[in-house]
Order: sequence, then C-alpha cells, then structure tokens
Amino acid sequence: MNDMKLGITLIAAAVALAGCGEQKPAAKAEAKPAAAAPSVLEVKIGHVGPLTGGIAHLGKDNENGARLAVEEANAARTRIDGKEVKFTFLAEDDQADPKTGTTVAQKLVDAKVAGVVGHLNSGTSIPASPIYAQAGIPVISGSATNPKLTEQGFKSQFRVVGRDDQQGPAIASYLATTKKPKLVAVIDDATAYGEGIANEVEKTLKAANIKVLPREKGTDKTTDWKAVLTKLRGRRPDAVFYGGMDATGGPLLKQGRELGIKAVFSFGDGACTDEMTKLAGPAAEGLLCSQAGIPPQAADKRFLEAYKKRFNVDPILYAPFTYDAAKLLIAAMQKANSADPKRYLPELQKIDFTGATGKIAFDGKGDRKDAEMTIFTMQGGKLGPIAIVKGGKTMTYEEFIKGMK
Ligand code: ABU
Repeated sequence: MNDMKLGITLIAAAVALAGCGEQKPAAKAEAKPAAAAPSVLEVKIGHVGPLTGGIAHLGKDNENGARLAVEEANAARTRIDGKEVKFTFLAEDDQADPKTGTTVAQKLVDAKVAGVVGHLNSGTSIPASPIYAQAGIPVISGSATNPKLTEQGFKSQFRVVGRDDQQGPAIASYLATTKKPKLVAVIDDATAYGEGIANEVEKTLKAANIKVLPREKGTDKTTDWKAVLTKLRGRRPDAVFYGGMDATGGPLLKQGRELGIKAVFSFGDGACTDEMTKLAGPAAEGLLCSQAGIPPQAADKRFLEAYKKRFNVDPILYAPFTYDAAKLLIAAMQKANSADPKRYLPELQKIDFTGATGKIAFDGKGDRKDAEMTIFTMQGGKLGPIAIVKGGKTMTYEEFIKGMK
C-alpha cells in the first residue's frame, strides 16, 4: 500500500469510528498518521525563445523540441529519489530582445525552475546568463552560437550546438573553395549573433586572400535593404554573406536579385531555413548556408516521428537540439538522483549522453565537444545538406550519413 492510500485508509477508519460514537482517550483521538513525504516530486523546467515577432517560428520550433522531451519524461513516469516526477514546462517569450531576455530569466529564477532550455538568440542568452549563474540554475541553449556565451566562466552555462568561431570559418571556407569569389560583401544585423558570425566569416575570407568590402549593417528588424544593396551593386561583389536571421535575410536576398545582383548569397544558421523560400521565392535557389550542428533530417528517426506526431510539422532548425537539451537536464537529475541544481549540475558537466542529435559531452566551458557544422544549398525550394565539417575535416553529407550507420 502506498503512503497516500495508507493515509486515506487511516482517515476513513477514524471517520468510521467517530461515526460509531465510540469514545476514545483524548490522546488517541488526536493522534494523526505521521506526515508522509509527498510521493510526487514537482520539477519546473523553463524554456525561453522569441514567440512573437519576425522569428517566432524559430522560437516555437525550439520550444516544441524542449516541450516534447518534458512530455515524454512525464509519460515515462520518470522517478527521482524514489518519487515519481511531475515536470512542469514553463515557456517564456523573450521577443529576441536582450532586455526582455533578462526580465524573463529573472521570472524563471523567481519561479524556482530547476533548469532552463534557451535562450534561442545569442543576444538574449548572453545577458541572461549571469542571472541564471547567480541563481546556480543550469541553462542549455540549443541554438545560441556566439562564442562569448560560454567564454564568461559561468559553470552553469551550456550549449548543444557549435560556436560561430567554428561555423563562420566552415561556411566561409566552403564559399571560398567552391565558388572562388574574388570580392565579397559582408552585411550583418548588428546583433551579437549577426555581427559575430560576420566577423568570423570576414576573418576567414581575408586569411584566404579574398577581398572583403567595408561592412554594411542593418538591424534585426530591417526588411528594406534597397539602399544597402544599391550601394553594393555598384561594387559588383562575387558573393554576399549576411549575418542575421531568415526574417531579414529573406527580404535581403529577394531585393538583391530584384536589383540585378548576380552574386552568390550565403548565410549562417539564423537564415538557413526553408523560410527563405517563402520570403525570397525563386531568388532563394542556389543560396549557400550553414547550421552549427547536424541537419534536422539526420536526427534520430524516433524523435522525428514523435515530433511530427505531436506537432504535425517537421522541425525547422534546432528543435532536435532543444529536445536533447531538455533530455540532458533530466538525465543529469536522474544521475544525481536529485532535481536540486546544486546536486545535479556536476552530473551535467560530466555527462556522456546519446541524444537525437548524436553523442553529447561538454568541454570545460560548457560547449559541445566535436560539434558538427553542416553546409546546405537551396534546390527546388528545399534546403539540402551538401557537406559536413567535423574536427576540421570536410566530408560530403553522404559520407557522413554512411559513417553514422
Ligand atoms: N545561431 C543562430 C541564431 C541564434 C543566435 O545565436 O543568435
């Protein structure tokens, strides 16, 4: 008999006895069963990403991944410290805005979450990270790629994707070796992510003796790029790289083609989605872009099927990574037999886990060891992976898949 049933039985017996009018000694009448420890452990897991604004579709993609992992853990009746765990998923919208990012981070800390998946953007993750660190709450981003995130020395900060000092060189080298541009225009959206990856791309191109035009800038809200593009058209670049998200990169590409720019357009992960076809139409054909991990279609089949069944869509970009991030938090809690951040953080730091995106272990900074970088091109309105860069080596996507089997 479990504690709850025992309690109910004792109360029922007491009520029955009282109903019989039986007199009991005072001491006995007041005796209550010893307070039993609750048999269910409530554990809150937070998620943060933009759920409103131009990249809400990516925020929802990230949120769905983490939500699925939490729902699966509940369905599996996960146990910690002898108790069944009821995970509660708290999803917050940071609007991709750094200040809102800190506000919702504090809100989650105040709500006593045991761990957080997020934030989506580097620009919100970086200012939120000291808030989680001060509270000792582990936070794993499934998409923020700016190196600074894990260079601040916070032991509770992790990410399950690669960094832009890996991704920038990967896409720039691929562009340099396959398209052989002599002159490249680099544009960014002035965010931590966009500017950071653009700097990495520019550095790599210059190291390969490729000329780079003076940087052009927009913002993460810019959708009218005509002034920038008209200026660039006169310089006749062979290639353009844009550091920014798909919501702004799509219009940039569309308007570039409308203005007659023939250059190869290339992008980082923020604009490496099928949304580019929706936003740029046929102009998206042939674009090059990178993601800081394996492509979504290479994720574990069981995950892909469960995701589709639950949300009726396929993952867009990093949902498999946020799924793994939530799984990692839960796996570390199980290893520590505790959902107390102080107790499970050491397990997370040394975890060795195989998730939907492959084998995951963290280095001393909280970065994923051996993260893959994938290069894509757009064909027939769909992004297709063409190359994988891992440990400094480039292989075709087919070679990579063969190696996974
Ligand atoms: N990694 C691309 C999008 C997220 C970010 O780092 O801002």
